[in-house]
Amino acid sequence: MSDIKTHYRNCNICEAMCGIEIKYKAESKEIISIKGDKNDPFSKGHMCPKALALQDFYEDKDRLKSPIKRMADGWQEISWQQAFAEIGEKFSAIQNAYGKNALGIYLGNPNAHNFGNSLVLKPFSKAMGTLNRFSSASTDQMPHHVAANYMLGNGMLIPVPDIDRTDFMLIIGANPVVSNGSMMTAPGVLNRLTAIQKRGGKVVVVDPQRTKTAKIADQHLFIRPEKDALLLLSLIHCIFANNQVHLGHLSDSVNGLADIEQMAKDYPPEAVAEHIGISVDDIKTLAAEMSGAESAVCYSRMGASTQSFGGLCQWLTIVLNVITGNFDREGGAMFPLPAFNLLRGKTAGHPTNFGKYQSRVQKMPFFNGEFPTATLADEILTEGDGQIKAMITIAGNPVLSAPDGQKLGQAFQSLDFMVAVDIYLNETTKHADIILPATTGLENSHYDIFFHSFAVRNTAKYSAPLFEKTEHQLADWEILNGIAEAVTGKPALPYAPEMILDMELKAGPYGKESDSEQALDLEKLKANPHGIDLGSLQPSLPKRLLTASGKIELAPSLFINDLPRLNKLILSPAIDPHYPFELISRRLVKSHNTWTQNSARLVKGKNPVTLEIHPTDADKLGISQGQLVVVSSPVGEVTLPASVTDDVLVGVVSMPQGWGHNQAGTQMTTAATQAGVSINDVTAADRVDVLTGNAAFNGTPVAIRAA
Ligand SMILES: Nc1nc2c(c(=O)[nH]1)N[C@H]1C(S)=C(S)[C@@H](COP(=O)(O)OP(=O)(O)OC[C@H]3O[C@@H](n4cnc5c(=O)[nH]c(N)nc54)[C@H](O)[C@@H]3O)O[C@H]1N2
Ligand SMILES: Nc1nc2c(c(=O)[nH]1)N[C@H]1C(S)=C(S)[C@@H](COP(=O)(O)OP(=O)(O)OC[C@H]3O[C@@H](n4cnc5c(=O)[nH]c(N)nc54)[C@H](O)[C@@H]3O)O[C@H]1N2
Ligand code: SF4
Ligand SMILES: [Mo]
Repeated sequence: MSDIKTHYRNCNICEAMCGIEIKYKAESKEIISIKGDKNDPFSKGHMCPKALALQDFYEDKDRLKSPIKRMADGWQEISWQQAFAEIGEKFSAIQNAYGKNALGIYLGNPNAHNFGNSLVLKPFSKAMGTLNRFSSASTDQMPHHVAANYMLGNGMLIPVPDIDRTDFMLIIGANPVVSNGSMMTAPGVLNRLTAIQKRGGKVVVVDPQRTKTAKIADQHLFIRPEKDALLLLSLIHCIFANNQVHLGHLSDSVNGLADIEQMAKDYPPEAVAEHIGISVDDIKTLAAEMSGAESAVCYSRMGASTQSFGGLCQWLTIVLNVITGNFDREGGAMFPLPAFNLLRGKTAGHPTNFGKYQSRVQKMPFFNGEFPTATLADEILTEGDGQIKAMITIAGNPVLSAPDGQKLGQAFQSLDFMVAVDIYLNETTKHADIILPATTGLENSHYDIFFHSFAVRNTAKYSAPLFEKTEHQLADWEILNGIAEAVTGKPALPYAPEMILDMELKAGPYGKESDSEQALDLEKLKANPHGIDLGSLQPSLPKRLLTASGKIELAPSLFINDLPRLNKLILSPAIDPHYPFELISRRLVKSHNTWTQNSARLVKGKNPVTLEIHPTDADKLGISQGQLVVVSSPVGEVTLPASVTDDVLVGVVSMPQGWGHNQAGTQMTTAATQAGVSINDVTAADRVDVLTGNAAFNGTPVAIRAA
């Protein structure tokens, strides 16, 4: 008799929300196999190699299971009770002595993939009473939120490409074949891209690297780093010049069209081609194809966001989609309507909080409840009123993920007190006084609150925990409740996440309390473990716009006023002869940011952290395949093997992000054996998109020499 059982859930590592099927033995808590769930209505059996590692994280001997405290002679296990009491005491004492803002909070990427934390973090941050909040959003997608806020009325009203119905997809600065899509939840994205081609459509990629996505595209245009805003302006110029502007059903719902026309006059292809590295003809053809296609969508992501002009890029991407008649229509840029609708009850016309506060040291804007991470080290290290004296990091590893990570490590080391809520003793958490480990992955229940909001199809799915946590373990949200209670006397989230989910599902657009025949509630999701399909994306504007005017604001002055900064770049590009190369990042199929490298099956094989450099540059510097090279910047240097390839532009070099695990004092034994170095040992914290405060990783000026 076999006791092998089957469990269905969503993988929550990345944004793709793949459904997986897990065979396991209940009694011994042993996992037999992990496969794609063919009956998931959204992912239809797709998954990537990382999902297999969910087993590794579950079984990982290095994973922390109880709170640990730093003592004179090393780390020691302590009880939850003691941990909360000491944290409560320290945080309160520091905030009483130096003010509420003396506590800093950093939230990392896995929070967005964590059901409980998606709900508890807002009230938790509020309970802590500090404005000094930071997150990986500002080393990633903040420009998207700023553009949506100003143009559509809410930072979370973000358009996604209707990839399954489009005839023409222009991908700028994204590599979804490897990343599996971002701000575009589309499990099995490779199939979705090739389906465009099979139905006679076209995919064009604009990227300084010939990525895996570029390789399957119909056309790849190499672009010089950080020049995307110029390309977008020029495409917009061509569409006006050719009289091809049409707004479709939004013709009465757009403000600022004349301002855009006026502004775009300055950017004919002839004026920008040389700077961006794309020919006049190619720009003109691209504009003609985009406006001539039955339906088309421009999708721009990381490459057009983590750069000095991220704000401009995300603004202009929306403009391009609007003026080609591809906004809020099938095959264009559309708005998901999730069952748990984050925008439920939001009313139009709320004044923006953008820049309501400025960071103390670098005067960077506060937005979406946070300051830019690029300025965190300064806020800790610069003495004076309002200095951060204590920190809590929650599911984040900014020592490896933030610009000038080494300096941030030193800053953490200088704090009076630091707490990390994390599953590993790693490059960031090693600076903490107390580490609080949460349950993770298969031990947690899951509902993707955020990524259903960015999905290319409306679906809903709840995952129960596969294995009940042990008596001694706590979920992330319970830990944060424990801290809030110790500091304020009250939990931050007084209800269980499941209760809130059930209530939101019922009150949502497909809920029991609506006239939708879906009649969704938690019970129904539990009865449908493969997930429920809620249909393709539907046009929903102008009804869902949240701007005060009720229209799309095409030309907010915030963006228009940022153009002179861009123009300066054309007139006088600042190239430091000491750092003549432009460094960009790349993602790897088998690693996820900084934290999956302790899975032996994901990291086996040779060191993937190489410097990609063009043969012309390698020749000039006398660098051969595999030779060790030094990459240096004013901030620091790293040494790694060269990979000579014409997959990168001349003058551009590329390194994987998310590595650098051989630091002393960490306890990720598999990861520590990896030779990969951290790209953020050379990126600079003063390189930001000054408009949005987002880190500008792309195009970091570096020098290269043989080691
Ligand atoms: N140069 C360069 N830098 C980059 C990027 C780049 O492309 N180039 N990419 C940027 C992007 S897009 C992002 S999102 C950021 C990511 O930046 P971060 O969010 O700071 O980095 P992560 O690697 O996601 O850190 C995850 C942390 O959460 C912990 N963790 C994992 N699961 C759980 C859990 O269930 N509970 C808890 N409590 N902890 C958990 C891990 O151990 C790890 O410490 O990096 C950014 N940095
Ligand atoms: N396997 C894997 N998947 C992941 C992750 C991972 O670490 N590993 N991380 C997840 C996270 S947190 C995120 S945010 C998403 C990101 O997903 P994507 O947005 O697809 O990001 P990347 O894969 O980094 O691709 C960004 C591309 O921009 C290009 N680029 C760099 N500079 C410029 C520029 O100036 N202009 C243009 N046009 N392009 C430029 C780079 O060459 C790169 O190909 O991926 C997620 N998925
Ligand atoms: S693509 Fe993302 S969600 Fe899908 S299996 Fe891979 S890591 Fe998990
Ligand atoms: Mo990210």
